[in-house]
Formats: sequence, structure tokens, C-alpha cells
Amino acid sequence: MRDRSELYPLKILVAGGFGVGKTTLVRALSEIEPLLTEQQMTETSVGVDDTRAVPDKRTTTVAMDFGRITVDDSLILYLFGTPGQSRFWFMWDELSRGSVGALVLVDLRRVDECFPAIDYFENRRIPYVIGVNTFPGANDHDEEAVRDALALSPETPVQWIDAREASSGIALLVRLVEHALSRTAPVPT
Ligand SMILES: Nc1nc2c(ncn2[C@@H]2O[C@H](COP(=O)(O)OP(=O)(O)O)[C@@H](O)[C@H]2O)c(=O)[nH]1
Ligand SMILES: [Mg+2]
Repeated sequence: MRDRSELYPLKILVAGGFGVGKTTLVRALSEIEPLLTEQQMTETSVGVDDTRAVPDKRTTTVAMDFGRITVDDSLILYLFGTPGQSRFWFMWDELSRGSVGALVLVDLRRVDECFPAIDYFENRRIPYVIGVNTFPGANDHDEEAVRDALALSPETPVQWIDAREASSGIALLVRLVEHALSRTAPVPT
């Protein structure tokens, strides 16, 4: 039987505003059928969730997305897609405890949507990386412009991604892990 002390479950958050591609990314990366809590949007969401920029969106994540990636025998990544809507902020403290850090997804047509997430992780010194999702117009801006718009510190990684592509999500995860490790004090020898 496996010694449980050899198992390293790592928790990673997927954050950002409404409709930035969190559910899409978790779905593309997870090896298990993601436990999604997407619900058909109802009249109740109208005026609460801003759907103007994503008119095709017919569902909304009510609680959170959950996915799993087994890296090898001893390393398992758990992905938590945190609800974009501010009425779910209370869940973040629980989710972020002991996490490696966060992927913050951004739709450049609505950058202000990701400010609450960035502020949240900055204030708690939780490592995060920015994933600029390839919505229309995403390639009209360069990294410098994105850094300016989001007021990022120079060490925060920024990467263009396509949330629908697993390889793209993996590359962003790798950036996060590298970034988190670079912030960890070296172990004294
Ligand atoms: N063009 C494009 N559309 C995307 C991408 N990622 C997600 N979408 C679409 O954007 C909409 C919102 O994505 P969703 O994952 O539900 O956003 P969430 O609210 O953050 O979970 C959906 O219709 C997706 O199919 C992407 O990388 N490129
Ligand atoms: Mg969602």
C-alpha cells in the first residue's frame, strides 16, 4: 500500500473575472470529468453577472470548478476554479490556504474584471501568473501594455494562452510553479 506521506497533493487556484475562461481551462486540463457546477443562467443572473462581452455564454459557475492532474506517482495537482462573481469572495480564503498559487485569467476587452483577483493575491502575497486568454483582440496588445494596464510588478509572469488547449494551460501551470519556487527562500545547506 502506498505510504500517504509520499503523496504530494498541490492545490492551484484558477481565478479572474466573469467569463474569462476559468471553466474552459479546468475542463481542458483535468483528467477526471471535472466537477463543474455550471448552471443555466437564469433571469436571476441578469444584472448580476455581466454577460455583454460574452453574449454566447449560457451558463454560470455557481460554486466552483474542480479538476485533477496526476503528474506522477507522488504528485497530484488539484485545480480550483474560483467563482468570478464577487458574491463568492468568502470562499477564497478557504481555497487559497496552502495553495501553490493562482492562475489569473484575463480578457483584455475587460481588464478591470481581474483587478479584484490581483488585489486579493497581492495583499496575501500568494504567487500568481497572468494568463491573457485569446479572445478577439488579445493579440493587439503587447506584454508591456498589459503590464501597464494591470499595474503588475516586474517579476509577475505574463503569458498568452488559449484556455481551450491543454498544452497552453500546462505551460501556464509550469510558469506558476517556477514563479512560486523562485519566491521561496533557498533551503540552507
Ligand atoms: N476565443 C476564445 N474563447 C474562449 C477561450 N476560453 C474560453 N472561451 C469561451 O469564453 C466563454 C466563457 O468561458 P468560461 O470558461 O465559461 O468562463 P468562466 O466564467 O471564467 O468560467 C465560453 O463561451 C468559452 O467557450 C479562449 O481561449 N478563446
Ligand atoms: Mg465558469
